[in-house]
Amino acid sequence: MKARMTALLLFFVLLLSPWISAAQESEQARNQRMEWWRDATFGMFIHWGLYALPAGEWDGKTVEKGRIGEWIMHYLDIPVADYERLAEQFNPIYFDAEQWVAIAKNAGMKYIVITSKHHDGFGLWDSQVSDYDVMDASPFKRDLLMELKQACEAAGIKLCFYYSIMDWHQPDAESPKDYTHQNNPNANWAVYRDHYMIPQLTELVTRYQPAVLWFDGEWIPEWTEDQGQDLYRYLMDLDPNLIINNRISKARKGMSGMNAYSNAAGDFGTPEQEILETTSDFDWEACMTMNDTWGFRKDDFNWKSSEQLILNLIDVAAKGGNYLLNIGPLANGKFPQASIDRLYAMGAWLEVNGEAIYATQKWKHFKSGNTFFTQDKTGTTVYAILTQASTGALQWEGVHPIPGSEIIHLGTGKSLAWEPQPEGVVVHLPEIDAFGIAQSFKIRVK
Ligand code: FHN
Repeated sequence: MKARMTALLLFFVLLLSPWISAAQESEQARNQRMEWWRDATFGMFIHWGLYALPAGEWDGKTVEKGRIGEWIMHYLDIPVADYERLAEQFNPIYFDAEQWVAIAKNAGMKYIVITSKHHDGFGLWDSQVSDYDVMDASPFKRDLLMELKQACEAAGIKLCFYYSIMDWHQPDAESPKDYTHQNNPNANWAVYRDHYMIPQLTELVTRYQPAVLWFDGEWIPEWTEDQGQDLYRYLMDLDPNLIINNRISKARKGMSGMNAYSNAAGDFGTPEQEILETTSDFDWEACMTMNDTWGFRKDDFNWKSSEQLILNLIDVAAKGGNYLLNIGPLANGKFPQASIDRLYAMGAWLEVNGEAIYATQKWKHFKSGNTFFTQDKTGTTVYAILTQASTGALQWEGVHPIPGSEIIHLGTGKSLAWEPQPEGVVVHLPEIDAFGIAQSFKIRVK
């Protein structure tokens, strides 16, 4: 109760105080705030919660093929009172924060975004505002987010929290038009927002200092752009270094995730399960599953190949975005082996080619033929990432190396022979024993 009152008071005090808004922040300040995130390029999304226990099946019924496991409560019409009892079985004895973080780090991921609370309302931290969390409602009684925070700090990985605005568990958040068929005619959104959601967010920001707050579930009619703007200002006052996605606002254009109007609250667009067709002037991050579900489903084996995932990362980086790749851990705390295998392959590729990906930005062309391009932040180095095995000479249009400079193959460190042409450089490719997925080349340009 005390925590709620304090957060509420803080909310109103901060709203009345001179605030920082996206509009008021200078471009330089914004660039500074966004710098680590833009440089990071590759992050791990983690969808984990009670839904990992049924893993797509409840009482002999299975969530339809292709549908997402974390929505089981809605898809199979599970009453809140039955679903919430899953908490009594949530005991992830194999959870090891250091191991999770090490897997992310070895994959070349620079940040982790984990579901602090998904639509089902269950919290993965020790919330003072709620008993529906891992500490109070489960036998596990360990603060998962605190353990992850400590492991991330030790490994130099940024920890970020997903938070669902929509909440299927809180009666005040559930209108008659809800997703759980609870039919709460007396639902009072403002009560949920001011006495539950905002205190929880205050707790998350002040106690765990997440680097990003990643909102979701914003499409419900109760949530408005004005509330998003107020919440953005409030959170930025709590921590001026925070980065917040565009789902704090109402501007998301369906799953394409980019804003449908300007001046919406939030710092970056969130295309879901897709990569933008081309570059964008607004920061963006493509979030994607490795199979068809976010939360673990025991019957989903539709895995994307490691090759596809690496090509996706290259495509996203060349278009100036970030790639947030999802893991749906099992209820026992383990990552699916298929996910681990794919992350291992991505890490191996990045170990050699990471220079062409991290801390780069979009170049004037993101692609020509089978070659993607990025450039470093000073614009003096262009990276060409060739995605199809080729031999002999190749022309890269628009690329004009500094006379006498070297074109280096990152895989071997070898210098390539090249000739300038009016349209762009002709390079003589090295003999590459095993082409693999993609080969990167570093070019000093005029
Ligand atoms: O409904 C959710 C879904 O479960 C998942 O969390 C994804 C991740 O971006 N977002 C929502 C749909 O946009």
